[in-house]
Amino acid sequence: MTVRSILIHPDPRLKATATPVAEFNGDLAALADDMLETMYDAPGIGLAAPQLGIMKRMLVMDCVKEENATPEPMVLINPTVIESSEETNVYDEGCLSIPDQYAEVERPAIVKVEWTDISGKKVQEEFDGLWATCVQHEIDHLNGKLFIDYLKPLKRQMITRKMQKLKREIARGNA
Ligand code: K2U
Ligand code: ZN
Repeated sequence: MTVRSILIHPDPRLKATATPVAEFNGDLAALADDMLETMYDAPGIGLAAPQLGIMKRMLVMDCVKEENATPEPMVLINPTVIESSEETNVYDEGCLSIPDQYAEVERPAIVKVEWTDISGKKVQEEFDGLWATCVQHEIDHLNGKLFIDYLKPLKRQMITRKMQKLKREIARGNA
Protein backbone atom coordinates (compact mmCIF):
# COMPACT_ATOMS: atom_id res chain seq x y z
CA MET A 1 0.00 0.00 0.00
CA THR A 2 1.23 3.47 -0.86
CA VAL A 3 0.40 6.98 0.30
CA ARG A 4 0.06 8.90 -2.95
CA SER A 5 0.29 12.69 -3.44
CA ILE A 6 -2.95 14.64 -3.67
CA LEU A 7 -3.40 17.16 -6.51
CA ILE A 8 -3.87 20.77 -5.43
CA HIS A 9 -6.40 23.11 -7.15
CA PRO A 10 -6.11 24.58 -9.76
CA ASP A 11 -5.35 21.49 -11.85
CA PRO A 12 -7.17 20.49 -15.08
CA ARG A 13 -7.53 16.92 -13.81
CA LEU A 14 -9.68 18.17 -10.92
CA LYS A 15 -12.05 19.79 -13.43
CA ALA A 16 -12.34 16.79 -15.79
CA THR A 17 -15.02 14.10 -15.82
CA ALA A 18 -13.68 10.72 -14.70
CA THR A 19 -14.15 7.55 -16.78
CA PRO A 20 -16.42 4.68 -15.67
CA VAL A 21 -14.52 1.65 -14.31
CA ALA A 22 -14.88 -1.39 -16.61
CA GLU A 23 -12.21 -3.78 -15.26
CA PHE A 24 -12.72 -5.21 -11.73
CA ASN A 25 -9.31 -6.75 -11.04
CA GLY A 26 -6.41 -6.82 -8.59
CA ASP A 27 -5.10 -3.47 -9.81
CA LEU A 28 -8.40 -1.84 -8.84
CA ALA A 29 -8.26 -3.42 -5.37
CA ALA A 30 -4.68 -2.17 -4.94
CA LEU A 31 -5.77 1.32 -5.99
CA ALA A 32 -8.63 1.22 -3.45
CA ASP A 33 -6.12 0.29 -0.72
CA ASP A 34 -3.80 3.15 -1.76
CA MET A 35 -6.73 5.59 -1.79
CA LEU A 36 -7.81 4.53 1.72
CA GLU A 37 -4.23 4.74 3.03
CA THR A 38 -3.80 8.18 1.45
CA MET A 39 -7.15 9.35 2.88
CA TYR A 40 -6.35 8.20 6.45
CA ASP A 41 -2.84 9.70 6.19
CA ALA A 42 -4.13 13.14 5.07
CA PRO A 43 -6.23 12.85 7.32
CA GLY A 44 -9.56 12.98 5.59
CA ILE A 45 -12.94 11.29 5.59
CA GLY A 46 -13.23 10.95 1.83
CA LEU A 47 -11.08 10.86 -1.32
CA ALA A 48 -11.87 10.54 -5.04
CA ALA A 49 -9.49 8.95 -7.59
CA PRO A 50 -9.17 12.15 -9.68
CA GLN A 51 -7.60 13.83 -6.60
CA LEU A 52 -4.68 11.44 -7.21
CA GLY A 53 -4.71 12.24 -10.94
CA ILE A 54 -6.41 8.90 -11.69
CA MET A 55 -9.41 9.58 -13.92
CA LYS A 56 -11.55 6.64 -12.77
CA ARG A 57 -15.06 6.89 -11.27
CA MET A 58 -14.05 5.58 -7.88
CA LEU A 59 -14.11 7.05 -4.35
CA VAL A 60 -13.39 5.97 -0.82
CA MET A 61 -14.80 7.30 2.44
CA ASP A 62 -14.87 6.68 6.17
CA CYS A 63 -16.85 9.29 8.06
CA VAL A 64 -16.48 7.61 11.46
CA LYS A 65 -14.90 10.41 13.49
CA GLU A 66 -15.00 9.09 17.05
CA GLU A 67 -11.43 8.40 18.22
CA ASN A 68 -11.59 4.72 19.23
CA ALA A 69 -14.65 3.74 17.17
CA THR A 70 -14.23 0.98 14.57
CA PRO A 71 -13.37 2.48 11.17
CA GLU A 72 -15.94 1.92 8.40
CA PRO A 73 -13.96 2.18 5.15
CA MET A 74 -16.13 2.18 2.01
CA VAL A 75 -15.11 1.84 -1.65
CA LEU A 76 -17.69 3.10 -4.20
CA ILE A 77 -17.12 2.38 -7.90
CA ASN A 78 -19.25 4.04 -10.63
CA PRO A 79 -21.51 5.64 -7.98
CA THR A 80 -24.73 7.46 -8.92
CA VAL A 81 -27.20 9.35 -6.74
CA ILE A 82 -30.59 7.74 -7.47
CA GLU A 83 -32.68 9.72 -4.93
CA SER A 84 -32.12 12.92 -2.95
CA SER A 85 -34.25 14.58 -0.28
CA GLU A 86 -35.94 17.98 -0.62
CA GLU A 87 -34.62 18.69 2.86
CA THR A 88 -31.11 20.16 2.78
CA ASN A 89 -28.17 20.49 5.15
CA VAL A 90 -25.49 23.19 5.27
CA TYR A 91 -21.97 22.00 6.14
CA ASP A 92 -18.70 23.94 6.50
CA GLU A 93 -16.84 21.99 3.83
CA GLY A 94 -13.13 21.60 3.17
CA CYS A 95 -11.23 19.67 0.53
CA LEU A 96 -7.89 17.85 0.56
CA SER A 97 -7.21 19.43 -2.84
CA ILE A 98 -7.92 22.92 -1.48
CA PRO A 99 -6.05 22.84 1.85
CA ASP A 100 -7.06 25.04 4.80
CA GLN A 101 -9.99 26.67 2.98
CA TYR A 102 -13.53 26.18 4.31
CA ALA A 103 -16.94 27.46 3.24
CA GLU A 104 -20.59 26.64 3.82
CA VAL A 105 -22.19 24.43 1.14
CA GLU A 106 -25.88 23.44 1.05
CA ARG A 107 -26.70 19.93 -0.18
CA PRO A 108 -29.61 17.44 0.07
CA ALA A 109 -29.65 16.03 3.62
CA ILE A 110 -30.36 12.42 2.55
CA VAL A 111 -29.22 10.69 -0.66
CA LYS A 112 -29.73 7.15 -1.97
CA VAL A 113 -26.63 6.03 -3.89
CA GLU A 114 -26.13 3.03 -6.18
CA TRP A 115 -22.62 1.77 -6.94
CA THR A 116 -20.57 -1.33 -7.73
CA ASP A 117 -18.42 -2.69 -4.93
CA ILE A 118 -14.82 -3.92 -5.33
CA SER A 119 -16.06 -7.47 -6.05
CA GLY A 120 -18.26 -6.21 -8.92
CA LYS A 121 -21.57 -6.48 -7.01
CA LYS A 122 -24.25 -3.72 -7.39
CA VAL A 123 -25.10 -2.08 -4.05
CA GLN A 124 -27.55 0.61 -2.91
CA GLU A 125 -27.48 2.55 0.36
CA GLU A 126 -29.14 5.62 1.86
CA PHE A 127 -26.78 8.16 3.47
CA ASP A 128 -27.58 10.97 5.90
CA GLY A 129 -25.58 13.35 8.10
CA LEU A 130 -21.87 13.75 7.35
CA TRP A 131 -21.90 10.59 5.21
CA ALA A 132 -24.44 12.24 2.86
CA THR A 133 -22.36 15.43 2.60
CA CYS A 134 -19.18 13.45 2.03
CA VAL A 135 -20.53 11.10 -0.65
CA GLN A 136 -21.97 14.05 -2.61
CA HIS A 137 -18.66 15.94 -2.25
CA GLU A 138 -16.78 12.89 -3.59
CA ILE A 139 -19.19 12.22 -6.48
CA ASP A 140 -18.78 15.90 -7.44
CA HIS A 141 -15.03 15.19 -7.75
CA LEU A 142 -15.82 12.45 -10.32
CA ASN A 143 -17.68 15.10 -12.36
CA GLY A 144 -14.92 17.72 -12.11
CA LYS A 145 -16.87 19.80 -9.56
CA LEU A 146 -15.27 21.29 -6.43
CA PHE A 147 -17.03 22.69 -3.34
CA ILE A 148 -15.80 26.17 -4.31
CA ASP A 149 -17.96 25.94 -7.46
CA TYR A 150 -20.99 26.47 -5.17
CA LEU A 151 -19.56 29.78 -3.87
CA LYS A 152 -19.96 33.32 -5.22
CA PRO A 153 -17.38 34.11 -7.97
CA LEU A 154 -15.39 36.56 -5.81
CA LYS A 155 -14.98 34.07 -2.95
CA ARG A 156 -14.06 31.29 -5.42
CA GLN A 157 -11.48 33.58 -7.09
CA MET A 158 -9.96 34.49 -3.72
CA ILE A 159 -9.50 30.83 -2.79
CA THR A 160 -8.08 29.97 -6.22
CA ARG A 161 -5.53 32.80 -5.95
CA LYS A 162 -4.47 31.53 -2.50
CA MET A 163 -3.97 28.03 -3.96
CA GLN A 164 -1.95 29.43 -6.92
CA LYS A 165 0.30 31.21 -4.37
CA LEU A 166 0.62 28.00 -2.33
CA LYS A 167 1.60 26.03 -5.45
CA ARG A 168 4.25 28.64 -6.34
CA GLU A 169 5.69 28.35 -2.81
CA ILE A 170 5.67 24.53 -3.01
CA ALA A 171 7.45 24.74 -6.39
CA ARG A 172 10.10 27.01 -4.81
CA GLY A 173 10.39 24.61 -1.87
CA ASN A 174 9.13 27.28 0.54
CA ALA A 175 5.96 25.54 1.71
O1 K2U B 1 -12.68 15.01 -1.01
C1 K2U B 1 -11.95 15.49 -0.15
O2 K2U B 1 -11.20 16.45 -0.40
C2 K2U B 1 -12.02 14.98 1.26
C3 K2U B 1 -13.00 15.87 1.99
C4 K2U B 1 -14.27 15.15 2.19
C5 K2U B 1 -15.31 16.04 2.81
C6 K2U B 1 -15.40 17.40 2.53
C7 K2U B 1 -16.40 18.16 3.12
C8 K2U B 1 -17.32 17.58 3.96
C9 K2U B 1 -17.22 16.22 4.23
C10 K2U B 1 -16.22 15.47 3.64
C11 K2U B 1 -12.40 16.42 3.27
O3 K2U B 1 -11.28 17.20 3.05
S1 K2U B 1 -11.90 15.27 4.43
C12 K2U B 1 -11.51 16.42 5.72
C13 K2U B 1 -12.69 16.61 6.60
C14 K2U B 1 -12.64 15.98 7.80
C15 K2U B 1 -13.73 16.06 8.63
C16 K2U B 1 -14.87 16.77 8.27
C17 K2U B 1 -14.91 17.40 7.05
C18 K2U B 1 -13.81 17.34 6.20
ZN1 ZN C 1 -12.59 17.37 -2.00
